[in-house]
Amino acid sequence: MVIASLREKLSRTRQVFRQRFEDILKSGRSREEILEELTETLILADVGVPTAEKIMEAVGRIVRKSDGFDAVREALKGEILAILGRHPGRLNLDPKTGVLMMVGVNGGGKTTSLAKLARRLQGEGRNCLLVAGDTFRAAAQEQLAVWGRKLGMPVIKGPYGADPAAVAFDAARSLKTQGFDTMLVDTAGRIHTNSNLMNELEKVKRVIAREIPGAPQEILLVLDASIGQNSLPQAREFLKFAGLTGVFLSKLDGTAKGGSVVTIADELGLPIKFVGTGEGEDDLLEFSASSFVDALFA
Ligand SMILES: Nc1nc2c(ncn2[C@@H]2O[C@H](COP(=O)(O)OP(=O)(O)O)[C@@H](O)[C@H]2O)c(=O)[nH]1
Ligand SMILES: [Mg+2]
Repeated sequence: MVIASLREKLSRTRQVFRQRFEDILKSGRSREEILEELTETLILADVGVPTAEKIMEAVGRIVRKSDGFDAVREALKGEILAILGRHPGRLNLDPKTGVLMMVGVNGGGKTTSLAKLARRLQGEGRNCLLVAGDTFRAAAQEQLAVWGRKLGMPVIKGPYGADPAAVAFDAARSLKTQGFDTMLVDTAGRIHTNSNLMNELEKVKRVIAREIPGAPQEILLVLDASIGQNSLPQAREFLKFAGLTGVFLSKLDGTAKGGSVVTIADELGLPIKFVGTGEGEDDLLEFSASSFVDALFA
């Protein structure tokens, strides 16, 4: 991940975070007050309360009364890194039959993020097939078709309202027989509490696994960073859908809620693999915990 770019994308979060951080440490307050105010600062940057308290308790254990600015900053960086670094991300796709599935609520950024990943995999020399598994909105299939034309990739679609598992089945067959090595499966994202949706996603997954043992190797939950930790309740619903391998955090550009990254990693126990930083196909960064922490404190 290019640090300069992440720095830029996190600039609004950093404004909240960094300025207060320095003011607090330079204010000559007592150690307890400093720890308390730093906890508040984390919360303002949308780190959840339990995660913020956990971090500052650990910092409090590390930092002694006499320690200065740098020691507190380093302890804080270390604790945030420990949470994020516990789940290092990276795509793990079979070289010949790579299958990736995107799940998440409507409007979160699934289709756009899928296009970004397809673009990146294409750049790595993969021959990608896009699969329009959101058959419930005519516009959703068309949106993926537009991406397919733009990126020069075929799109497998079904008729409007078709069973997404049938579309996935066709796609898995094409993957094996038509010289592709990777398929990216878009899915519908109606309300996350709808158990039909979860069943439908399970069925898509099962059908793929029957055709391609071990697939999908990656199932990414797309979460919208602009709603920050408010995305957690929906995310927990999707945890019931077995086999999630990581988070794609979309819309990190322009949000002041970058701290939610820490809470999401902490509470879901899933690696954040990528972040989306805009609406274009190249607005994608591989997530790196150390770059994130560096950008936050830059
Ligand atoms: N600014 C910004 N907008 C994004 C990003 N990812 C997606 N979007 C926009 O969010 C909206 C919903 O995205 P879409 O991919 O259709 O979501 P889906 O319903 O989950 O498939 C679209 O207008 C996208 O252009 C991102 O990283 N940054
Ligand atoms: Mg979509």
